[in-house]
Amino acid sequence: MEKIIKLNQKNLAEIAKRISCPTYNRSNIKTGIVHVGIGGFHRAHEAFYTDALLHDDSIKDWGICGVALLEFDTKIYNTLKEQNGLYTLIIKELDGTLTKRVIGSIVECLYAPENPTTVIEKMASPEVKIITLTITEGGYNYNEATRGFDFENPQIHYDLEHPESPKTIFGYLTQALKLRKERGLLGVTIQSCDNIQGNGHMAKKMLLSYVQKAEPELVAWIETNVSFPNSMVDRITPATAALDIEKLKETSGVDDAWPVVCEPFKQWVIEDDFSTDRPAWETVGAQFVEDVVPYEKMKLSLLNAGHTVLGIIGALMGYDTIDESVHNPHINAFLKKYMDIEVTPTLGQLEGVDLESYKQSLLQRFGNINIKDQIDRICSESSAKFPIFVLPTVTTNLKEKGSIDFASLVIAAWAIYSLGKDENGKVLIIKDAMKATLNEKSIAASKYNPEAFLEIETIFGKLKDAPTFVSTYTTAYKNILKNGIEKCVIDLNNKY
Ligand code: CS2
Repeated sequence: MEKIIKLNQKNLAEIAKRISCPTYNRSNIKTGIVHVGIGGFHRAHEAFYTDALLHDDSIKDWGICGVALLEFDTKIYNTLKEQNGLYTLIIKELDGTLTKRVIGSIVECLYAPENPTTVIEKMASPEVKIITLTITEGGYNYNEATRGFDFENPQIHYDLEHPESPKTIFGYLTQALKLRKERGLLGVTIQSCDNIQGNGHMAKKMLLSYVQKAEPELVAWIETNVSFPNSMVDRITPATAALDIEKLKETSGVDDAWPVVCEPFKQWVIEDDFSTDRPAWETVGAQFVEDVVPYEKMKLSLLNAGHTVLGIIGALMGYDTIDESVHNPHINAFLKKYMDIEVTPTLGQLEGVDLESYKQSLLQRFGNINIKDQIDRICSESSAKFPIFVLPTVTTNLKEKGSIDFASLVIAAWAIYSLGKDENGKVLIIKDAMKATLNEKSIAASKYNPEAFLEIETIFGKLKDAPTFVSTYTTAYKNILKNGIEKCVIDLNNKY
């Protein structure tokens, strides 16, 4: 057994003898991008593309400064700091082989709770051209009920009162943009990489709502100097397991405290709308297009919603991973029918996309037995995911008089899932910012009336006033309790 080497800049030359490492000189790379949210997805996606780009020796301006915004991010910040921003990306190929590569594009790391001023100054620095975000679907502070910015959020109150030491992304961006304006600097591009329909539009709308209240005179400057391109991002990135860390040590002798594991597939479609310069990510596989909205819609309502379908139904049946769920033939058939009957008619024309093979490839990706994507991860923050991934399909089908049977069963399953136990009585680990409300309403649904769950307006908006939906959902709810979820899945499959 070779000696185990700790991953950091000093040991990189030695590690390069074992696995593929950056061959560019990292100390020559300047920070052109500030990225907020250095979780697994960013490190499997944007940082991966950017690392590939930096292998072109003429490119030196596009290093990433990774920002940990929340106290929750302390561990990843400390790990990356210790490892000089380096980490191993482990791609789990379909045949079970592992492709490992050390990624070097995160050249700086900052921890916002400790030093907000440094983060604000970094975002305002002239060499920074782009601020990218993976702050999760819930991070945009959008309220489905009012269809606007949630000013009730105590963290937002805090930021309004403490503009120089904020806690939320809105407080940070406002301060940084204010400095850029005062200093006569160029604007920046703010690029959301979260799974939200029109993620750039959402980032812009939410930021401007906040700025309107916090710094009204900054609004016009932002409108002229800051662009918010929409983008579609895709790469399945499960949570890293202790076994992944051990295996990396065993097979390559590299001690990396937090490698990232992901699938081989990757896609990044970006609207070509940048305020100033941008990296030539298209040279390493990204696509720049004029209008990304149809791609986003396709991905969110097929892939992400597909995950939610497999996750919620699978969780109730006692499965732990997405591949287990999709390999159940009834769930598999259910998902296919959901995609074909309920989602496909809502997608409209998708030029240049072979939808049939896209759907086929999704089933293969979900079924990758090496990925072992955790159902816990997929079901986490469902309160932010359903309104983006599933409910728009229901709303469109209600309008167009299409089927809502499949989606309604999944929503009813979620109401039962929110009671906190699977059908075998095992406790479910529910991670959700709205956990308490979900639990309270799910209890009311089970005790009195299934409709109680739909009263959560910040999730369901006005859907509780749509009689067709309410009755389909209520029937599904009762059927699940009476016959079990698998029987309901089978019955619905037989109906279509
Ligand atoms: C998942 C996504 O969080 C979820 O529910 O659907 O993280 C998904 O794996 C990525 O969007 C894949 O691109």
